[in-house]
Amino acid sequence: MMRLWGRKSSINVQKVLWCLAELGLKDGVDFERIDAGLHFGKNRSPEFLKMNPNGLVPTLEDGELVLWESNTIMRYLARIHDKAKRFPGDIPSQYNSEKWLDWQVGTLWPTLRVAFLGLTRTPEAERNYAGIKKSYQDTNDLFALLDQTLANQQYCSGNAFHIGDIALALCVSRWILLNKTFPEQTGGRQELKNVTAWLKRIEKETYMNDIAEKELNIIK
Ligand SMILES: N[C@@H](CCC(=O)N[C@@H](CS)C(=O)NCC(=O)O)C(=O)O
Repeated sequence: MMRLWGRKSSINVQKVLWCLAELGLKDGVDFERIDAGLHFGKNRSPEFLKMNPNGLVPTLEDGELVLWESNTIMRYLARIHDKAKRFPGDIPSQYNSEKWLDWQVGTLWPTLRVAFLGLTRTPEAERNYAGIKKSYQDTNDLFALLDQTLANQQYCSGNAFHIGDIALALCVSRWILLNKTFPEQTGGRQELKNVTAWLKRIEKETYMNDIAEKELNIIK
């Protein structure tokens, strides 16, 4: 049985849990999940650091193979466990999804994380409010790029749902929740009609609502 290390409130653990759900893989049957990270601890123990020297979640053990980096774990699960072909395997779909996965981790999240960590994981007295607002407004501009793509296709990689959509939708959901919870600190949220329609479609057609947070998990 695979073993997934990580608390359910982590965006990166949520990606993996959502991917497992889409593939029909069940907690307790196909994998076991162990709470780790933040107040659960465990991720700085010598045993954990042997698996993942970054001390971060998610970390996946599948027999001898140990993987970290949430997008890599999703790629692995989709390659090994997608017997029912939930995600399209043709080259354009595959690599358009890859492109958005790399954009999510290399461009989008580094921009959004300043606002996200600043407002949810940083004590009020230590918050850099100018930096938080800039991060949020820059994220508006980035999601406008996704909106342009979604004007011509239903999902990020074409007309079928793919793992790229998982990574993006969880960021969009945090972007919306941040503005809802901290309207003044984030400044305005751009109305993006194609992104909104895409998110609604995903909420209806996938396991997103079972996995994504309904409210921000705020550490005070
Ligand atoms: N790029 C990594 C980032 C992993 C990461 O930053 N994980 C966070 C949670 S989202 C973490 O482990 N934080 C420390 C903690 O929870 O204690 C990935 O995509 O998996």
